[in-house]
Amino acid sequence: MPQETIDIVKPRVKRPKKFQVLLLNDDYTTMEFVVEVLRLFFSKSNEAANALMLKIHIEGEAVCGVYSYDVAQTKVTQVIEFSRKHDQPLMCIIRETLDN
Ligand code: TYC
Repeated sequence: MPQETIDIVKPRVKRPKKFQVLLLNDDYTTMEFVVEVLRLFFSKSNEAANALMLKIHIEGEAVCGVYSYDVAQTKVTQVIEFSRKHDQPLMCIIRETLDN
C-alpha cells in the first residue's frame, strides 16, 4: 500500500517592515513651527499637533507617524528641507519598529 507523505512548507510571505518617523526636541525651533510641520506633513489636527509638540518638548522626542520605508524616508526629507528653508534646525529621524 502506498504511503502518504505530508510536506511541511514554511510560509514565504513576511509582513513588510514598518518605520517610525520621529521629531526631536531642540532649543531653537519655534513651537509654532513644529505645530505647522505636524499639521502639514503628518496630517495632525491643531489639537493633536499641539499635544504632540509639547510631548516632544518635554520628553525629547515622539513618534509622529508609522510608514513603509519609502514613505518614512520621504517624510524625513520633506520635513528637513522645509525646516531649513524656514531657517529652523528641527530634526526628523527614522526608527524601525520592533514589533514587525
Ligand atoms: N523646545 C522648543 C522651544 O522651546 C520647541 C520644540 C518642540 C522644538 C518640538 C523642536 O521637535 C521640537 N522653542
